[in-house]
Amino acid sequence: MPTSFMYFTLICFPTFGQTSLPLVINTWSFKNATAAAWEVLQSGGSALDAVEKGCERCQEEQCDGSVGYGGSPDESGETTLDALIMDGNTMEVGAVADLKRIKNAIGVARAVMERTEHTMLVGESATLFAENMGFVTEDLTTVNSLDIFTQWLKGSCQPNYRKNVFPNPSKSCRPYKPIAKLGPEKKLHTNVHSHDTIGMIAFDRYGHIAAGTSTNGLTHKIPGRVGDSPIVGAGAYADSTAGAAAATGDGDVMMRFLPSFLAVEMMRAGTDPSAACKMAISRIKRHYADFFGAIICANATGHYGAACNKVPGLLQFHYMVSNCESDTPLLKSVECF
Ligand code: SD4
Repeated sequence: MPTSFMYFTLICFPTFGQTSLPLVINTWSFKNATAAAWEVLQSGGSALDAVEKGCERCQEEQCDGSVGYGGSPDESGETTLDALIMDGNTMEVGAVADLKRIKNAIGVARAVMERTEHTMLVGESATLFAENMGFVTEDLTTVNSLDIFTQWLKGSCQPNYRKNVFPNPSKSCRPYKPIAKLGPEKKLHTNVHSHDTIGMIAFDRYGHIAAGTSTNGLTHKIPGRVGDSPIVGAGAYADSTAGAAAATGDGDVMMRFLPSFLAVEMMRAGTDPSAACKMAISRIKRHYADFFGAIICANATGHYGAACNKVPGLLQFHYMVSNCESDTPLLKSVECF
């Protein structure tokens, strides 16, 4: 019997009311990450292991330069990482933010979950914790990240995320001082090129769900900036009795609305995944019509969907799915609204 057929019969469990499990869904067209997670599930691994391995693959491959080392240098040229992992059975969460000099952010997030009573560790202290847990410290700078940083300095530090400071941040580099009078809200200048976090949802064969994220955040962010990705309910959320969601986009705006939590609660109340995703995006749109962002959602029966806010540069959102219907990860897309 061919091995693939053996796998198929071994691991695919279509049951009444459920799509066939296991299942992996992740943001953007990060196919190798989907395949890595799927491989874990195929060999009988847990949803948690699948999410960790899938995100780890993206970190190693520096998916689109926005996951892992050597991407999104901050104002001082350093790459720092945010990651989250959530077990939808136990509701345990581990997260790291502003993690420095450690490549495997999702691994450290998992260590926070499994080896501490805490939920999130940040900055240098997270690095120290990681070192103690056996993770290797190394410089996350690459030729590419150094180049991005150098060009940015040469271009008077444009764009940046400062407002209401002196000298004028749209013309000059730091150091800045606050100005007395607050001006109007700064126009959002993030776009499809400065975004691409991996957010992943995995179901094992028993319907246990896990979710996770990994990112290096935003290029030219202010040192210390933490995005939505490591914030539970914002970057991702999972509850095996209701479903899971994971978000990507302008984290500074999105985290104010906990879109992943909102989508999961909508699905718990019976809303189908596509509509739940849309509702989470709509909630943000009401206040920030031009925000850049998307979300993937799956309910407890393994039905899934996605939604995105239509802005120039994001008319369609791509995401990946692996399930028993195909040998290879499938590229899906949704029209933004
Ligand atoms: C952040 N949400 O740090 C992340 C970036 C991202 O798609 O998702 N990019 O704001």
